Amino acid sequence: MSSGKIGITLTRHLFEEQRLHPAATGELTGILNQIALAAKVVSREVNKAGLAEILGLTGEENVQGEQVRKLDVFANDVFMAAFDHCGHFCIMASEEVEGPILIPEQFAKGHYCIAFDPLDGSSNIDVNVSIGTIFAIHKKITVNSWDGTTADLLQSGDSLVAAGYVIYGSSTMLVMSTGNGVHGFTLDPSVGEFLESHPDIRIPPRGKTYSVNEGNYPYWSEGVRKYVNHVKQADPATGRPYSARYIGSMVADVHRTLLKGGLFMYPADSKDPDKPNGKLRLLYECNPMAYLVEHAGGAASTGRGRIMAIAPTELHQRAPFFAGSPENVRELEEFVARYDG
Ligand code: AHM
Ligand code: MG
Repeated sequence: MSSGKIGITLTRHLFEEQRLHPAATGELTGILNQIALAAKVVSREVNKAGLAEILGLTGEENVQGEQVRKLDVFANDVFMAAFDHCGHFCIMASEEVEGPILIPEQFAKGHYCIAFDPLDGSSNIDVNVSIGTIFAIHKKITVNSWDGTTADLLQSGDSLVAAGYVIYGSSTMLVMSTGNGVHGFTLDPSVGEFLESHPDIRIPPRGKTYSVNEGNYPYWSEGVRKYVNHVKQADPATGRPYSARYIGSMVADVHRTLLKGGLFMYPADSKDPDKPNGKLRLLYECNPMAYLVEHAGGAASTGRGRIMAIAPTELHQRAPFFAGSPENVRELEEFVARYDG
């Protein structure tokens, strides 16, 4: 039998944070509870991903590809259904949906907007590797209407009021910040609650791990190539060569970087002329991760300046992304400044 201790639930943590801010309306608490609810539903389905065929969850043809697509769409539907009626949002954006998502007429509108990636790293689903959900929350800035507009979504990371991710890994964790530290909660599936497991995450000032898809090496700028050459050179005095760790799921790679330190990178590359800024999306991948990394004492950069200072112009725009231990990020920026002009 266990000791009978319950631990700090996500709900209790949010309630205590809310009490520290007498002006708080409880809306953010409501939002995070909806995210936790949707995350539990997605977690349940992700855990069954390998059984899809046995349980008859997919169609007959193209089982692998179809299953991956289905779980993406399923996750999007679950988060939309958790958000659209709750009365907290005026507009939403999802990686799965091209335009802004309006709140249906019949539901109340709220003072916040959310951009989210319902299932990031989805190419990893069918190989049983960690995937995740990422979310970014802003306050509504437009006036005169209860409905939000694209302008509400195109705010910089510096205006975020909360952000986080859920990682569906060997356990399911929710890591989030509302501006008062970064806190991690692990889902106890036996009671269906997220319990505080990683309070006040602080990233080490320097790490000895670099994380990047090195197959893109020939397409990077000279500065990024020189930096990666540098971290691979032997220099026992400074702990080089660094270890390479790359999962190809941003949530998992950033999660490890937050806890252990080091540098996660998705640089701009010249491979695809349509994607001159790399692969990752500013609003629902780079900004929320930058918010968490900075609130944990780290840094997040385009290579030339802070990610969160970018003024967005498009819902699905991309940005080069370097995030992690502050000393590693500064060093990368020095290489970019020296070799890329
Ligand atoms: P997705 O949104 O289509 O899943 O793509 C984003 C993912 C990130 O999780 C990850 O960092 C990156 O793609 C990996 O890309 P690559 O396969 O080019 O290394
Ligand atoms: Mg994604």
